[in-house]
Amino acid sequence: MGKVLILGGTTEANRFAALAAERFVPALYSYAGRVNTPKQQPLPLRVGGFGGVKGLTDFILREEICALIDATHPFAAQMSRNAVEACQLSGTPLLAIERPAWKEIPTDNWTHVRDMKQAANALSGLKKNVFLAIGRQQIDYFVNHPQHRYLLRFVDQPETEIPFPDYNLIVDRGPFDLQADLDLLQRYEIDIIVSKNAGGTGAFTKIQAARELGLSTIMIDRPSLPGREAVPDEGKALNWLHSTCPSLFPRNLGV
Ligand code: 3Y8
Ligand code: NAP
Repeated sequence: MGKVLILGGTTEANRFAALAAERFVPALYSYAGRVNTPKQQPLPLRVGGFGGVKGLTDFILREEICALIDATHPFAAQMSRNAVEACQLSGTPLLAIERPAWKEIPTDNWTHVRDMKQAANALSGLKKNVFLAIGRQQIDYFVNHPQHRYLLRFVDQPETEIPFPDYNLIVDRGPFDLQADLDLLQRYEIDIIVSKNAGGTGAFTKIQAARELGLSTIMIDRPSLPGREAVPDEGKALNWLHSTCPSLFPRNLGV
């Protein structure tokens, strides 16, 4: 009968996992292993890379995966590219849960940039208090702009030295709260936010807080991804799975 493989790590992946578990759908939830204590799920977990396209293809065949749900973050581009290729090679149905990008409103002051390099270049001016809200992995792009005071927010305590002379570090994981983000921006007298256009709700509160406080935002647009079938939410993904692999759903429960 096989099972569905969920590439996770986002709010939507967690919501889909809950829907699948409630219906006793045989499923496996996959994390990359980026953080020390990933959130537990109501499904069996696997943690760590697959070993590129070949590793994922072999995994799909060995584990009798009958469908793959790519519910990774829109900036997890390499994982998504590998999923498209591995599903083509193994003939496995693939669906992405792609939450819509955040949209600018007339009173926003967003500078749209294509990637992290452009985001750093947008900070070439005089000293500012910058909320560098991009996590841990890509902060080195900003080392050539040491004039700023950076506010960083990581999921885990860093294991390496922070490459900035003037910074504050918060260790916290989302989903975040609007009032807490408003307090944070005011406490650190933030002038500007650097953010990925993650979409969804878990990281949006900093954008809402910047909106309320009239702060500027450097908004990093999403990387381009290969064409694949996609839906905006976990409910539509469950309907897709039911029509694609009905045998995964115990007869008496339906969708
Ligand atoms: C390991 C698994 C939920 C899902 C939680 C979402 C929301 C909260 C907001 C800010 C932005 C950031 C970061 C962020 C958010 C959700 C979601 C989301 C942004 C966990 C998780 C894993 C990760 C990996 C981690 C990255 C980092 C990025 C922090 C779990 C908590 C900045 C993305 O230290 C590291 O190596 C961290 C790496 C990839 C980006 C980076 O480059 O540092 N997420 N985040 C996943 C794995 O191993 O497969 O424990 O829940 C999940 C979540 N983080 O509802 O509970 O759905 O987007 N995650 C960004 O948007 O820029 C924080 O601070 O405002
Ligand atoms: P990435 O750069 O797209 O992927 C790099 C490699 O990490 C992949 O080729 C794969 O290794 C492994 N990998 C990524 N996601 C995986 C998963 N869910 N299960 C198993 N292996 C995975 O990935 P990333 O941007 O670092 O994101 C890693 C994880 O964090 C994902 O689960 C993503 O949803 C979550 N996340 C990322 C962000 C972000 O800002 N990037 C934000 C929130 C959550 P192999 O090639 O060896 O298979």
